Formats: sequence, structure tokens, C-alpha cells
Amino acid sequence: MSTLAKATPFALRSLPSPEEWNKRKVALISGITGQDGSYLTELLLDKGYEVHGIIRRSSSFNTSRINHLFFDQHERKNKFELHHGDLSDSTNLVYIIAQVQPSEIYNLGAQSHVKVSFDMAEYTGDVDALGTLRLLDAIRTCGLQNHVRFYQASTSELYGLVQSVPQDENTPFYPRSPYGVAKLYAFWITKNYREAYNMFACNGILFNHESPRRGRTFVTRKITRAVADISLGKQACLYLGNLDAQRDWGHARDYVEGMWRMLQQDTADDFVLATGEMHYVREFVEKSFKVLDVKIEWSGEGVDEVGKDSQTGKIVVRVDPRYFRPAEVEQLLGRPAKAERVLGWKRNVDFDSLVKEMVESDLKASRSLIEDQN
Ligand code: NDP
Ligand code: GDR
Repeated sequence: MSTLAKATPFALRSLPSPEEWNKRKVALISGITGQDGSYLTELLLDKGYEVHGIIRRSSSFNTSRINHLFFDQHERKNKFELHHGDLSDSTNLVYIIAQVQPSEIYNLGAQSHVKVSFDMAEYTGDVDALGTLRLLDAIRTCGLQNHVRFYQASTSELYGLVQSVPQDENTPFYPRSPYGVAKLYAFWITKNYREAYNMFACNGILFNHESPRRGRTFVTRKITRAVADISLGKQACLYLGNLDAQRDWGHARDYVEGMWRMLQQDTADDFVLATGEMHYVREFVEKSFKVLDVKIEWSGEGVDEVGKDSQTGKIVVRVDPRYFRPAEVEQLLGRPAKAERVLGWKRNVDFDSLVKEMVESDLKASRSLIEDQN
């Protein structure tokens, strides 16, 4: 097919049946440079997919999480391509979809930081809410609404203010941040396009998932980096916000497997992915220090609460109200029974193993930085 014909945005040519189209295994990922995008790319390449990613232009490199996949191409032939784009640019999305002709689209791109969304509410709404609409409409503009399978990165932040735990597909939503509200729109527009246009569009309602590739300002990675740096004498103290928040933390690698499974079903649906276990932020701190044999003793209350190294008596954790949020989500605990039953999905990595992997990875990175400087 000529390049021009391939790039024709409207369905001017006859398409194969959706079944035939789907056999091609061509995936397009927005947010490919993020934590989940990198694990999902690995998974799909392993499964023999041709993978395309939308990448934002940046003045500095933003591909650190996927660089190894480029290098890999010298060893192992895989089909992996990046396209400059942005969820705020409709025309660009139409053009990319027309060029790539994907059989599956994973919409992982987002301003994904809850606290930042209070500072950048309009931008978060534009990218996380309208960005999803733009992508769905780009699929329709290309005439691929009955051919492309669409995954939307929905979130446990939709539950927000706790009404009941555990939370599952039937629990009502009550988002507590501009991020949560934007994702609420994205959830419903995905469902609406499924019902209105018979699109194969799924929401994965994913509870927190972490890894050594987690962004550095999310609480788990902030903790594991600090624990590594404190143990090496590079940092004195870790400053955190709400230590009493509870989260259901899993490993990102397990969760991208669930995303893929959702798009392999006969019918599109929405699924919760979670571990079914909940821990306090404070517990994540304790476990992280424990990996390095440091026991934390807590004293004080509220903003005066501190965590001391029980052996040395040094204060290694303090509360800084700067990290409090205008409205907080106190408790998230998922019930992944539907995903387990229908998708055959199950998390493999437990809480202790997740914490250990993250601390050890940050320790290794921090040590090699010292060696580089010497
Ligand atoms: P990250 O923050 O690690 O990655 C976000 C990705 O989105 C990055 O690739 C980023 O690009 C890209 N992005 C940001 N803004 C835009 C934009 N305007 N146009 C195109 N791309 C953009 O998030 P995660 O990988 O952790 O999460 C993936 C998705 O899943 C997100 O939508 C998040 O909201 C959602 N989610 C995450 C959960 C988690 O616990 N991790 C739980 C539930 C949902 P760049 O690298 O250039 O910044
Ligand atoms: P969350 O993750 O808001 O759940 O969103 P984050 O790790 O930012 O916060 C988890 C909890 O920890 C508390 N907390 C702190 N958080 C940060 N970032 N920094 C701190 O210093 C700190 N101290 C305490 C927070 O108040 C909160 O209660 C993540 C993102 O990946 C979203 O994109 C995703 O949708 C949800 O998980 C599910």
C-alpha cells in the first residue's frame, strides 16, 4: 500500500473484517515513556506485537524507561516505533492513527500526579479528560471504530471519598481531586462510546501499582530512594505528607498483563485490578527501612510526628505539611474478583517483595552514582 493511501485519515478504502484486522497485532500506546508504558511495551513485544508509541517532544531525554528496548533491536529484531504527539492535539492523533493503523490502542498518557492536578487543574482536565475524548474521536475519524480495541487507564482515584471497602466495579465514584474528576470524565466517555458506537472500549480501574520505574515524586519511590540515600549518608531525612493514607499497592508488571487481557476478551467491559491488600504509607516507610535492617520508632503526633532509627536515635522521617493535599483520599482497597474470574488475572508480586525490589534497585542506582562521581 502506498504511504499516501496508508495515511488517508478517513475510511476511503475498504477495510478487512474486524476479526482479520485484529489478527495483525499492531499496538499504539500513549504514555509509552511512563512507568506502565515501558512494561506494557516489553510485554507486547514479547508477544510478537508491532508496537508504536506516542512521545512528547521534550528539551531533555524522556525515554530512559524504554531505551533498553531500542538497544535490544540490535540483538533481537522487534518492531518498535515512536511518533511525536500529544493528547492535546487532535489532528496529530488522527494522523498517527491513520499512519499506524493499530488493532489495539492503550491510552496511558496523562498528567498522572494527584497533588500536581490541584496546581494544574485545567491542564489535567484537558489532557486526562478531553485527551481521552480526542483519542476516541480520532479512531472514529479514521473509520476504525469497529476495528480498534481501546484500553482506558482508569483509576481507583475515581472512588475517592471512601463510601465502602473493598471497592469493585459496582462501588459508586466520588473523586477528590482535579485528576480524579478528569479521569471520571474519561471513564464515562469510554463507556459512552462503547454503548453509542459499539466500540470495543474497556476501562481498567487500576489501584496503585509501583516498581523501580515509578516516577520519583510518587510516595513509594520517594520513600525507597530516600531510604537508599539515607543509608549511604547522602540524605539526612525523608519529608512526607499524610502518613495515615492507606493504599492497595501492586507491581506494575502484573497490572500491564491485566490491561492486555482486557483487550483479548470477546466483549468489552470494565475491570478492577488490585491486590486486595491495603497498607498505610507509614508501613511502606517501615518496610523499606527494614530491608536495610533499620527499625523505625514513631513518636509525636500530626505534623510533629517523627520516625527515628531505633539504633542510632537519629530522626530519619519528618512530616511536612507542604505534601498534604487540599482534599485527600484516605483509603483504597480493591476487590479484583471479576478480573480473576473473567480474565484469569492474578497479581504475582506481594507487598514485601515489591518494597524489597524497589529499595534494592534504588540502593544499586545510588551506589553506582557514587562510584561514577569517584
Ligand atoms: P506516568 O506518570 O509514569 O506516565 C505518564 C505518561 O503520560 C508519560 O509517558 C507522559 O509523557 C505521558 N503524558 C503526559 N502528558 C501527556 C500529554 N499531554 N500527551 C501525551 N502523553 C502525555 O504514569 P503511569 O505509567 O504510572 O500510569 C499510566 C496511566 O495509568 C496514567 O494515565 C495514570 O493516570 C494511570 N493510572 C496509574 C496508576 C498507577 O498506580 N501507576 C493507577 C491507575 C491509573 P512524559 O514522559 O513526556 O512525561
Ligand atoms: P496517589 O499516589 O495519589 O495514590 O496516585 P501517591 O504515591 O502520589 O500518593 C499516595 C498517598 O501517599 C500520600 N503521601 C504522599 N504522596 C506523595 N506523592 N508525596 C509525599 O511526600 C507523600 N506523603 C504522603 C498521599 O497523600 C497519598 O495519600 C497514584 C497515581 O499513580 C495516580 O495516577 C493513580 O491514578 C493512583 O495512584 C491510583
